[in-house]
Amino acid sequence: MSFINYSSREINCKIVYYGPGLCGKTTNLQYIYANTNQQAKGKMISLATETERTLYTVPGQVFYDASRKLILKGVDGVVFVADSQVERTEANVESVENLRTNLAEQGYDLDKIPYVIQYNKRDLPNAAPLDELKDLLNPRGVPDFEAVAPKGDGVYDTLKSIARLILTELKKGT
Ligand SMILES: Nc1nc2c(ncn2[C@@H]2O[C@H](COP(=O)(O)OP(=O)(O)OP(=O)(O)O)[C@@H](O)[C@H]2O)c(=O)[nH]1
Ligand SMILES: [Mg+2]
Repeated sequence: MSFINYSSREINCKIVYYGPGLCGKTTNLQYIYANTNQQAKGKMISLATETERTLYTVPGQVFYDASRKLILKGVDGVVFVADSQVERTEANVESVENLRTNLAEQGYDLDKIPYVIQYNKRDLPNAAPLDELKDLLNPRGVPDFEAVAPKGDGVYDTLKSIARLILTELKKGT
């Protein structure tokens, strides 16, 4: 649902950061927002639940599945944020499966839309080895990045990568 505004020379598109609860989605967005030029940004709007967890991105609770489906409407590209901690292995896998299912319900194929993966929390001692995460979460070999979101490591690399894929898709004129 991207659109081009020729007079303001802007391309608007919808990128969804998806991933298990507490993987660092909001932290990515906060870093990007805090480090983007004042003239180049609007307002950051956040819908949080009573417990401070972000509404759209919340974890395994069935309750929030409806919100997760809604947020995927009109999506141009997806960043899957994985939580590198060994303890979150199952949560990562479930979340990708949930992403695939919810995308399919909106008529999208995870294997066809712009898609990148970020392995976040690389700073933690219980982070799984990178190749294990790749084997598990990235069998197709889409662009992927290690990150420490609060420090900003890998955050812009991830964003630039998904933006590039979306622009390539736009140029095809689909
Ligand atoms: N050590 C470490 N902590 C991180 C990293 N990224 C995020 N965190 C912390 O993990 C917690 C959850 O981060 P959020 O950004 O709120 O996670 P979220 O994915 O938005 O969570 P929900 O919206 O509840 O699904 C916060 O305390 C962050 O500071 C990281 O790379 N390293
Ligand atoms: Mg959040």
